[in-house]
Amino acid sequence: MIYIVIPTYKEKENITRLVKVINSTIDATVLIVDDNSQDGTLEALNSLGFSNLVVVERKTERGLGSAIRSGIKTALDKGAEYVITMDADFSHDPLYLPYFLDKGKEGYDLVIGSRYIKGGKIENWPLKRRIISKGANFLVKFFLKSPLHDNTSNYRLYSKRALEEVIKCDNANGFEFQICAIYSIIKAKLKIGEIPIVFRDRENGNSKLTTKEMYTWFKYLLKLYSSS
Ligand SMILES: Nc1nc2c(ncn2[C@@H]2O[C@H](COP(=O)(O)OP(=O)(O)OP(=O)(O)O)[C@@H](O)[C@H]2O)c(=O)[nH]1
Ligand SMILES: [Mg+2]
Repeated sequence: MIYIVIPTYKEKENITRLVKVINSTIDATVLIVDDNSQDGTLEALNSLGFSNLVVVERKTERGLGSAIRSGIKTALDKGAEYVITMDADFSHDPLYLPYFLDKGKEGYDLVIGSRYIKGGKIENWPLKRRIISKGANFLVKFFLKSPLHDNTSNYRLYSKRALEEVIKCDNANGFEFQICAIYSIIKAKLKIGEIPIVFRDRENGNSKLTTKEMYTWFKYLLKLYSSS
């Protein structure tokens, strides 16, 4: 069984359209983890009435990482063999979903949708975001010796074995969950790979990547490095 786990915080303008496009692309269960968005995200989802849609509503917790972890745990409880994580804002085009699965079936435990390998690219991102993303990837490669080219992408496929590893990242509640997941999969010597994606900046809604999130992310990277 395939689960698509999507964390949402105030994604009303994106989420229903995204679920519809996913449903026309792939046969999977879509599992949304929403952190009490007050913009009507939940109401929009409930109006869809799709039988393959599961919505986890978190009333008190906030955080990209803890939302993904909670989605992964729910998916595992429901018997998931693969989980694909993606953002709600159309930066991650659903057209790539079948390519992730093909690669999973080839035996990969972690497949990253990569902007930084041949065939991958970023469209319409401002220079500042490009520098932050490149800088973050440089730091992950430098400190954690990751062989992956895109360590911050949230567009990923995890096998069941990989999921069992990443749910142990229980101290990574924000954007740092991405690096904890990669680090624990590399440590467990599982098979990792990348497929190229074209990443587009969000057209609707606002970014949740704040300076505070970036600071937490960097502190977490140093913590992983000093424990390695
Ligand atoms: N449940 C939940 N989802 C979140 C939280 N923070 C971010 N998200 C979701 O995580 C995904 C990535 O967040 P974005 O704000 O798009 O982060 P980003 O892609 O680095 O920023 P942009 O380039 O501006 O889009 C989106 O689907 C968000 O709705 C959170 O605290 N809780
Ligand atoms: Mg985004």
